[in-house]
Amino acid sequence: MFCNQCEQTAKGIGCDKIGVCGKKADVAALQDLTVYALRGLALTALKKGDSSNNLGHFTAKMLFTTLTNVNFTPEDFQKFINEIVAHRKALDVHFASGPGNFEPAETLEGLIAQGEAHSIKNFDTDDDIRSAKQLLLYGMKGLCAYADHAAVLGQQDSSVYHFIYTGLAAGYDEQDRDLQAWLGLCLKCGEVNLRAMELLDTANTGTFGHPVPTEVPLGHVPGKAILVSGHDLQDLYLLLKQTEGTGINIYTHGEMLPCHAYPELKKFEHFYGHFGTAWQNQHKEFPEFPGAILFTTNCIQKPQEVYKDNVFTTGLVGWPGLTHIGPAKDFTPVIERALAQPGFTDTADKGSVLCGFGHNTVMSVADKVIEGVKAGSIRHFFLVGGCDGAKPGRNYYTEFVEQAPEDTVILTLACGKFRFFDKKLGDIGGIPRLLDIGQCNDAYSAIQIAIALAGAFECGVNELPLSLILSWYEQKAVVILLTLLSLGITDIRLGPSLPAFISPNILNILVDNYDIKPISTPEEDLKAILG
Ligand code: FSO
Ligand code: SF4
Repeated sequence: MFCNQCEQTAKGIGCDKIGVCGKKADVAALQDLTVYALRGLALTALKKGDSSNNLGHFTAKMLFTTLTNVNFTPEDFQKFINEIVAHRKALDVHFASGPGNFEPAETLEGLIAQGEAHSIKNFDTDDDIRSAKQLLLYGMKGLCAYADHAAVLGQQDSSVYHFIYTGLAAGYDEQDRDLQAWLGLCLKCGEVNLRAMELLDTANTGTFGHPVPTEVPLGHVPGKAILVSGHDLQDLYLLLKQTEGTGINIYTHGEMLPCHAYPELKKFEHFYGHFGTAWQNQHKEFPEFPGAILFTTNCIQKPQEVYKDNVFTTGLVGWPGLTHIGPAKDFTPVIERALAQPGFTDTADKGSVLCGFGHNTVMSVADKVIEGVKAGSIRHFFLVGGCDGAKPGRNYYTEFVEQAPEDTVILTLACGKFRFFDKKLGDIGGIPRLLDIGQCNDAYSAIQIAIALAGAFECGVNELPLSLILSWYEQKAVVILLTLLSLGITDIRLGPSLPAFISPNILNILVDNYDIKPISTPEEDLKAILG
């Protein structure tokens, strides 16, 4: 196997025996084959001129399954690959060779062997082209995740799907691309992702209302309990509906925290609070949760024996042996499990955190913010956002926030915030110094806020007193970075390490054109930024 798509990749080069994430060689090969089969479907859809949302959404879902920590079940990929090929054949367009002509093996073993022949390691013999092709593929995995979430709530745009086909077909279509052209496709992927995140923002706020500042308890109350992880608001809503009146309280985990701020979700009285921190701590935290646990999307880790029977998956998530809740979204098995578990027997007050600072809320206090900057009470904004992970170097982000001077405001999003989300940083003239914008996809909100501030100050986003301090782990972070670059945003600090799939030449291009830099120490970076 070879996989280098996430930040924790082995030795900073690539996982070649087993994934640090727990992905085994068979699944790695099957995921590579899923991508290859999708290339065939994309070529066919383009040739046929198919612009149906059904096929586009199916393609996005299938690529999303190959994102880090989503699906670890070989049989699921066997099913997916056969479905992809069936969709391709239904289009009735024929290719003489290549992915458009791919015939899947009949057995799992046969598919694994086919997948090994299409390893991402063999993308290209040229280091830089291979690097650009990997950057594009990983960016598209992130893009597909957001496109899927938006589609689940009815927001789709065929131009997004058209780009997904174009990106998948690249390398197998008739175009001859040099490095410049490959990097152009990567930036285009970032640009299209802004549209996908916009669709998702419309989907989430249109369905559940605009987030409002909300205090979320970190402790618990007596009663049966279900913990919901992942990123899917619709799954949470359906579960809240199905658990009404059962006496079960619903808690969020990880990236579900911002859900507490959506009016149509927070109205449920049994939607109680937040449990635990970021995804990589689940082995430590889940044994303490006395109820059922539902994964709606990444990031799932190998369930430990002590809590394995409590874990359920839905949507595209899969782990061998776990009960999966299908598309009918009947959560009865989850509810039954929660009722059979002890639940919390005591009350624990562990304080609270404030969330719900999406673009709507922040814009509503824009006057105050602008006044604060003009009067000098707000010196600088930092967006400290992105993913969390297990590497020790990630303490940088905690220390950065702790050391940021009192006249600065921290905007945050995604699961990296769990390193500092409960810090009491006070406020500046009534504006909290720590503003939680939401999930990783709410980078859309952060971009809207930055654009609005730039408008108010009549300058470009790069001229704002705003610095981006990003942490990355998986491919959604990759595509968000591409979005920021496609908007021309410069001077981003990225950590905890730079992506293994970026070649030295491509890194030089990014440094020369965008002044992107690795994080150093909080002291040095703060000094460099604030002068
Ligand atoms: Fe984190 Fe996982 Fe949301 Fe990622 S939970 S690491 S960037 O999936 O998507 O922030
Ligand atoms: Fe390794 Fe990350 Fe790939 Fe898992 S997703 S196999 S940890 S590079």
